[in-house]
Amino acid sequence: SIVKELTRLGNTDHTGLLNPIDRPLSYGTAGFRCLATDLPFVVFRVGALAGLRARQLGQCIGVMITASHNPMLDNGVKVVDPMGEMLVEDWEVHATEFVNAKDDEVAAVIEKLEHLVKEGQLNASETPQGKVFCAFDTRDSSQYLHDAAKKGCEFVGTEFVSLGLLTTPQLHYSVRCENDPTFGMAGELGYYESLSNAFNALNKNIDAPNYDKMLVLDCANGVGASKFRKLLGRIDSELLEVEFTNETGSLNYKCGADFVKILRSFPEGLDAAMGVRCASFDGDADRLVYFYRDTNGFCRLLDGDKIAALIAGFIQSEVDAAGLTGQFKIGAVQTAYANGNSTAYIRDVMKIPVDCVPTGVKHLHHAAIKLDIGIYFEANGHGTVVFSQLFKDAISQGDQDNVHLKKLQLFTKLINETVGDAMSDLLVVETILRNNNWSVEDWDAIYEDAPSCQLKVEVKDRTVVKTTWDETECTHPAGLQKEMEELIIANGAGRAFVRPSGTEDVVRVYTEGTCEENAKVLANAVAHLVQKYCA
Ligand code: G16
Repeated sequence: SIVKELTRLGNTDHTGLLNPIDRPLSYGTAGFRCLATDLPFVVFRVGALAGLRARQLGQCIGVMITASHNPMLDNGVKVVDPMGEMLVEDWEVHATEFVNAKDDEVAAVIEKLEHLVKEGQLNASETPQGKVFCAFDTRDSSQYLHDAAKKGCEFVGTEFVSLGLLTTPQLHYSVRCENDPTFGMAGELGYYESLSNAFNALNKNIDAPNYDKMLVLDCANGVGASKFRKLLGRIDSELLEVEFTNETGSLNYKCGADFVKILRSFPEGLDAAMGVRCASFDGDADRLVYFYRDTNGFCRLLDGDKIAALIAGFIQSEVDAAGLTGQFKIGAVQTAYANGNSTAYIRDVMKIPVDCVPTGVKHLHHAAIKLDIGIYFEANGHGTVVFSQLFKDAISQGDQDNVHLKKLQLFTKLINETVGDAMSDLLVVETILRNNNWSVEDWDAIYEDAPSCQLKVEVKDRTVVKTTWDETECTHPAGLQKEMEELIIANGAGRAFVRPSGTEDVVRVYTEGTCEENAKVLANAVAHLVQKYCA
């Protein structure tokens, strides 16, 4: 029986692949995440699910083992669909059902999924094979969980290919290339080649006296450190020089994009001089934020919102200069965490429409692909740009002497369209700053952030907090939203919202106010409310 087989497989490496957990797990914002020690059976089942999905579509599917910005002792697993995008929602539901099945229910779930596989094969022109690409980041538990994924995938008879240590976006990119070779070459080398060629071409022969090629990079002690060194090795040193920090210490500990974004302070181990441009990756290098020390010695943050505004401005001016004004739908996609002033700047000053969707790259990506040029970024630094085939055809078939068309073509190669990618986004930001002849202060000055505050609140059960679709209002527990609105009025101004995290066992609080202190006071008051309602 399947239970016997799972026991046998688990016993061979002492992982115990049976379900030892008594609480429900759900496929959250970015897959399953929890303490790594609880994960072997989850990853085994996700490996099996990915194998079945690959056979259903007859394509390559990705499995990434990472808990991104979360602490070292956590880990997680998520599935990447064929075009490098997040897993479709109905398979997220299957994943949750599969992972929560009791051991003696596993056979029935596999049988149900096998049925979907057969239906897929009936619709396919030839018998689809399918395979699974798996990669992991630098956590101690990664290799061990990778082995569980392999067992799960092979358990359902699908080919498993290990890509080893990669950043999360490199796995997304490789899956896309494997299924769509016109996109690029699967694997690390193809990725470095494509990005570095585009960067070198976009930046050469540009005289930019206000741009300083020196950058200080905080790698969150994660996989981005070694991978970005490889990428940088292919970049012309006349164009960009990087001083690396936090390469090998404790993962995400007092450093990295999440730390810098939430605390708005310098990561440990990085002591920047005034005006020096600095950037932070997160643990698996899918998020990027910038910062610098201002003339008062304070840390000034340039987060995902400011990166989005920078990119939107560049693309819009290149599209205009290329003679394509008004021919394509361009738009930005944000979440409720977007700073109010960034939304106002993009929408009212740049005249680019802005859509607001729930947290999670999958929501932003889906909204962005409805546009010809969809710029999507979460404030936490996770984002990218996607282009329609119509737009790509127009820029590749247009007049090849038009330098702006050429720039736009190279830009589509520089950005990793499959998902938010810290390494690719960093090269994009550096390219735009050089092309604009801007210092970090020039970029920072495009708009002033509204004062804001973000907190995490630990509660007994975060799932009791429920929100409207766009997460701007809380629907449960009843009464919380009303009291929150009273607090906002009593506070004199601003806005506030709460939502349960999909990656950590916390409720998140976000506020904006008249000044930093005012936003903080409001956030603390809302946090108390959350504790009261979730007690
Ligand atoms: C993941 C998701 C992001 C999301 C973040 C926080 O990022 O990919 O889209 O913003 O989690 O989500 P939540 O607020 O639900 O915990 P990462 O970098 O951790 O993979």
